[in-house]
Amino acid sequence: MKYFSTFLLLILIIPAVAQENLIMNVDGRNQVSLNGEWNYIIDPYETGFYNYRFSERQEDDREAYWNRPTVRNISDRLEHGYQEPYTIKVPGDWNSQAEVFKYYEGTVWYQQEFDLPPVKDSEEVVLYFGAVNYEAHVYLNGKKLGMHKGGFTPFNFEVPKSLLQEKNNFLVVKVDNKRHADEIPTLNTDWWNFGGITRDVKLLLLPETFVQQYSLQLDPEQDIKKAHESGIYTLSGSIKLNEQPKNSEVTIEIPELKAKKQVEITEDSANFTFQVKDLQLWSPQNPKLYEVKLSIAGNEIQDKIGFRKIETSGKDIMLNGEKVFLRGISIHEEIPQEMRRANSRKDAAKIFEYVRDLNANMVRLAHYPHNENMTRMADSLGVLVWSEIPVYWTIDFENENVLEKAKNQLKEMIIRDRNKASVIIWSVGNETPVSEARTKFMKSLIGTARELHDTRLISAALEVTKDDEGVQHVNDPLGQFTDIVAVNEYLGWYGALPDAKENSTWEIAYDKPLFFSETGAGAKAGFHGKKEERWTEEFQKWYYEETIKMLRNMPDNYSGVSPWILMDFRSPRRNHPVYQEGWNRKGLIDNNGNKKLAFDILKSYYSNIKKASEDKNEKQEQQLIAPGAELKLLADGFAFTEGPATDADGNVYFTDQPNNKILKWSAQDEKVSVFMDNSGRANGLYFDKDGNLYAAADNRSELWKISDQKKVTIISKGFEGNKFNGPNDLWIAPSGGIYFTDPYYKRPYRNFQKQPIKEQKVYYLSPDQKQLKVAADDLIKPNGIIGTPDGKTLFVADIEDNKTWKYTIADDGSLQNKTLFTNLGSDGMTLDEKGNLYLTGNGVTVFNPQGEKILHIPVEKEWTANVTFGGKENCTLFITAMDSVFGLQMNVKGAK
Ligand code: GCB
Repeated sequence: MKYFSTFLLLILIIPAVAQENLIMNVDGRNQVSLNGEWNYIIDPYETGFYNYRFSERQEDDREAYWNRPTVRNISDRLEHGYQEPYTIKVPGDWNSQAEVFKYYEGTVWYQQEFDLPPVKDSEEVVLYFGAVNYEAHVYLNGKKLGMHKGGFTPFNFEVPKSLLQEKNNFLVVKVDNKRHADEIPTLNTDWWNFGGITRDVKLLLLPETFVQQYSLQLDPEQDIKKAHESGIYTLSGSIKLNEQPKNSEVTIEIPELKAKKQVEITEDSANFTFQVKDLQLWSPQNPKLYEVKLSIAGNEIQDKIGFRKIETSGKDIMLNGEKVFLRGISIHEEIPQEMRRANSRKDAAKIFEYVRDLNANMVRLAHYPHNENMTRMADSLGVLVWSEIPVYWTIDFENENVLEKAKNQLKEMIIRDRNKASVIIWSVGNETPVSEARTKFMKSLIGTARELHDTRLISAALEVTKDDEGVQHVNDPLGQFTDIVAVNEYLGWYGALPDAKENSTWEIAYDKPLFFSETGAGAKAGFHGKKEERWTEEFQKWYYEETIKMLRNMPDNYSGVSPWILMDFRSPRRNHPVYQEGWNRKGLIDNNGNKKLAFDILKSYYSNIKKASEDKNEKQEQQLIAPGAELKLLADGFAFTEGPATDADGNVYFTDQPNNKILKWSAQDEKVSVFMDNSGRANGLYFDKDGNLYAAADNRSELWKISDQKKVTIISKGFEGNKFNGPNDLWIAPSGGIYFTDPYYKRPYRNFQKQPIKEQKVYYLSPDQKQLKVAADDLIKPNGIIGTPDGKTLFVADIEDNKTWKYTIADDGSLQNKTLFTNLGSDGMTLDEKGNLYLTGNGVTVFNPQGEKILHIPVEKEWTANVTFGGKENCTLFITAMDSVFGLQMNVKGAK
């Protein structure tokens, strides 16, 4: 019996399966926090675990620390207990909580009691730990739930219902942070081995069947440029349930995109793909997150997910098809002011405040997965992330078990954060010494990461080697297998002085993107002197200045840098009694939050790069305008110009509404003449395929068709027996169907002064002009309107709500998938051949198809009412503004 139970115990505690049952996105689930004050016992000899013969105690051994210490009578001998003042905060490392823990490495028992929250019969109860450093044995009411190794990744155990009591559940966690040669990390690191339950503890109350893990991202196989062009994006992912229910279906919904996908689950998992339209991609400039809902059998879990494509193309890192430079900074998970591990949202906010201040767009979260608040916040702030497992320095690379442990941590990291758009790089390790066994080990980790079909790049921080001639080589064989080649570089700190950097010679064996994952020098904040003097702020500043000079000479695959490190951090290896005192001093900010001189050096390097890339974008945008072109006055002296429309020859017709005229600007001689008097106070105009001019004739609230012989036909004058409010602007689809807006503006010249139709709507007149329907009635005051030449997309501006909306046009002409295009309304609008949208009001503002503002064309008039493309080549941007009309020569043609 004895052997049997030990065997059972062993089955329970195999750590290799931990990530298989890992529940992700715990924030989106029904939960009760078990954070707070816990009791503890420091147990350096592990007396609570082993008996005096040093074998593991029996489960029911009353001296085992997982059992409730009860004294039955006054003679009872009991040699342990959980009570005040021996309490400790969870989450939190123990080292920072009491002097006795500062250097402690070993076992501490944590104990907490909880009453069971209301649980339905069908519900499952799961105990979840954000992280425990390093080895955790978890017991509830005297029974072992399981064991987990790995100090920086989450794990959970299902709690059998039979074990739970309504009151006073006795929860004990044995936490052991001893270092071992065959663990990950190993004996030797350059960071403090903070022990304890360092992240949140939660009780999850889950339905019988639930989605345990899922991935949802842009399909990695898709060509992002083509997706941009077509406006159709493929999302793909996977779902894993906690069990194998019969005939089940999971619904994935992205309400904002009006996307819904039902996924049939066979056994317990499934892969899926589906397409969405009008997606705004996630990027540092636009960290757009979509609410995503996954439901099964009426139970829903919610998440916020951004969609972006990260890939390499030759020497470049590409984000959403555009080259991106990583202005990074390395970070340890510490709040140095309090000498503790960071954990909360507040901690993350503090850290990111510094990151922003530095003008960085990327963080290297070294050397282990940081808490989830960091990656969630990076997602919402638009900061790119490198996330790493602690395969650091001299791991036991020959040992298969060690490889398994590394793989577990890798999988747990990926499963937790696989849907975070911010995470663009998984790193499988840092500065591992080159050997055949090492490369095999690391290659196997890379293989594991790739098997998970993830959408990130894979890398590892490698070392630089220097030959006898002083040449710096980047040639670690592992570089063959990583997506980007990353190296830690310390020339001028470890070896030589900073002035050795500028003229250093580099030989880089790889043509892939090159990233400097570290570079840095130590300085004690407040210590000043000559730049040659170690530990002065001047030395560190000099080091950064020389580093920047060196980086400027790097080959063109240089794709970014994340210097070492944002803040001073605790390290047992740093024992100078004056300058270090247990701190690694390479921080740009010290342990009291003081910025050192080097901070501003890096900050201005980054600000220059940022500006240069913005200028480049600006230049690209400027390229929309023909070289040297300026806004040219074409004609003036009108009362109020509106409604330009272009005929097949490029002549532009526009209106002067107060004077009741339609005018014609000739593409041939650029002269303006009157086309028509008594024009029904026409406002918006548009030509059909046969050369008839359609006009929003405001005078009597009608829609007119004007033939080339100037014969007027009234096409429509009202809806369901009511007059229109005043058709304002229109667009004719390739099918011949007409969309027009009907806002209400008081006009002195009209024969009615009351708003005829309460709502201001968008109408659709069928191609045969027999059926008039409401196309949209949920805008406040629709005004400008334009569609794409393929007839598939319509843009409508709400001038009162100051928004422009984008719709998909269905085959029957109805509008679907309403999505916000941009937070700017417009009077009239037009499109160019690249799909850029031109809005008016304050001059002309141009947006790319993703809704990002790319250009503003100032027009020195109080109001800019409308635009179109015209002229012989269809590349004159024709602008109506108050009493004038202007032309601007463009590098693009109007959409046709
Ligand atoms: C490195 C390590 C980092 C150290 C740093 C240093 O290369 O990757 O963990 O803390 O150097 O300060 O020496």
